[in-house]
Amino acid sequence: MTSNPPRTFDAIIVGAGFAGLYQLLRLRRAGFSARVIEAGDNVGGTWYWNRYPGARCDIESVQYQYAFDPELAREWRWSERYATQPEILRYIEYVADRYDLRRDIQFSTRVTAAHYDDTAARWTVTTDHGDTYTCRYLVMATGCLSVPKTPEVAGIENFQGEWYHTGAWPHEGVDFTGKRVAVIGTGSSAIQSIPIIARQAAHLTVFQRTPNFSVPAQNYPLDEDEWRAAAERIAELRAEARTTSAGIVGLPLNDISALAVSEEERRREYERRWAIGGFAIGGAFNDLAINPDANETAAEFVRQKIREIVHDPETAELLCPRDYPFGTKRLCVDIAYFETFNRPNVTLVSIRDNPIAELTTKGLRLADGTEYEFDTIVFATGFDAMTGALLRIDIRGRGGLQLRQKWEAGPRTYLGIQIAGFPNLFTITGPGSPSVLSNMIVSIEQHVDWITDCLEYLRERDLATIEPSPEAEEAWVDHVNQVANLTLYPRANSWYIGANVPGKPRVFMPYIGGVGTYAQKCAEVAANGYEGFILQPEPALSR
Ligand code: N01
Repeated sequence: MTSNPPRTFDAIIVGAGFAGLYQLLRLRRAGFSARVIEAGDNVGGTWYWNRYPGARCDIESVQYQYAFDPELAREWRWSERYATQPEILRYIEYVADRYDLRRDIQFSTRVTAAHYDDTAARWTVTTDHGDTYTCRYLVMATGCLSVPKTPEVAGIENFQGEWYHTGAWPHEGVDFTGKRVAVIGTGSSAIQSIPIIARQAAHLTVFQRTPNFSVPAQNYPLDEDEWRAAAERIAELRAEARTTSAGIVGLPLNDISALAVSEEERRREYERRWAIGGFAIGGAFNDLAINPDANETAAEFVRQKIREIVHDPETAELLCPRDYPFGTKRLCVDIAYFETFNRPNVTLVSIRDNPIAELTTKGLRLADGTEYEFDTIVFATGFDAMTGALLRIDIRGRGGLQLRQKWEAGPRTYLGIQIAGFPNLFTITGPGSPSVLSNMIVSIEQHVDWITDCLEYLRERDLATIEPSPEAEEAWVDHVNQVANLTLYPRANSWYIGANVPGKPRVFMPYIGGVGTYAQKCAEVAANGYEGFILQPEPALSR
């Protein structure tokens, strides 16, 4: 590897997904020099990597798009209620070209280290090509679900067939025709891909450790009138989304307890929302996330639906989630997932009490010795979520403090945007912000706008650095935990809490207080001169 002289920018942005692209545009327009460093060979982030069959968004397409430019919304015609991955990727590529963003993106380059120099008040960023960059501001647009988690099974190197991870899918696609296929995992990625793989494969065996709650998308082609109505009102819709709890409009909360109505009325409301599809069911009653008894009514409604859809009673029972409250693991949104288990070429195997012991040359073996043979194995085993992408980079702040060390017991941030001891480092949709509990585009735009305004504020006042005070960070971490503990969410072994990665600290990572409350707090902090942050002038030595 050759080492080239450092290149200097006002800002380095890591990642060219939705967050990185919008951050680049905002900084460029504000007159800052910026460079994006991206591991992939094109834009798209999560939508670049997750090309597995059936991948699509579970937020409606007209809401899962940028809103910063009403013209853009008028130009891009979404074709379905829920957009597919290829369509979203085409949209991101269109945005990159439309705003001429590619000229400031360094593709096929991975950031390996970022070290802060106290004396110069600058970051030095190193890449896997051996290049170094220096910058004043470092913006991590690295995504929350961007580090695929290879499963902890022995013998993966022995398997002589093909294997894939849904989160790093081959660009040329995979043909399952006539193949004996295994899917390991039953989270959102599996639930989307299983119905499609089942239609192609000779036989599909699904290995399920934990069943998931899933609701139908009720997807449909978006007609001209519906699309245009949303496109014309994009600014208004986004303004409204920013005041909601999940950053999504049109999911009205029925502000009454599930236990305050008759069983018949409750069923009617769940049925109504099931027919609407997607996350509508989550707002059926106001206490589903906090009251176990209320929650159980929603859980049982979904279980009943599973029993109605799946013909074989034993398979239906295996698919029924029981040991965590409804909605406390990311609710899955599907297109004919449960129906797929009625196909004669699909088998469900529960590995809950009989885990996969190892991969063999021809397939896999369970703990009880049962062997299976496959041509192809699909790992839909998820991600090292929220912190994975940040911690695999050797990030060092003031005095050489390692982020890995600082976050040993779990992530600590102020507002999910900054970390004490790491000046001028920003995390878009970082842990401690609503992030993965929200419409990511709404949260991304809110963070990028906040960060850009903040950098303009610093520049106008000749200030060189911003970082949270340890006290403000401590108070925010406490608040994030307190709010999470008011809900049923911490009861589930979810990736929200790091439970899917062995050894990862068990900390509820996103902020559950809602997008509206959170955005208001961020705005107040800024309006009060960046309350809770330490703002400092240029260090004397570097002047
Ligand atoms: O990953 P997951 P995902 N042996 O972690 C199982 C977003 N997303 O890629 O629950 C056997 O949810 C694991 O079992 P368990 C969305 O936010 C969005 O599906 O740990 N099984 C689980 O069943 C989503 O939540 C969309 O017991 C193992 C599965 O693998 C997030 O990405 C689409 C195992 C992993 O499920 C992650 O979803 C797709 C092992 N060793 C994804 N290790 C949209 O619709 C893990 N599992 C926008």
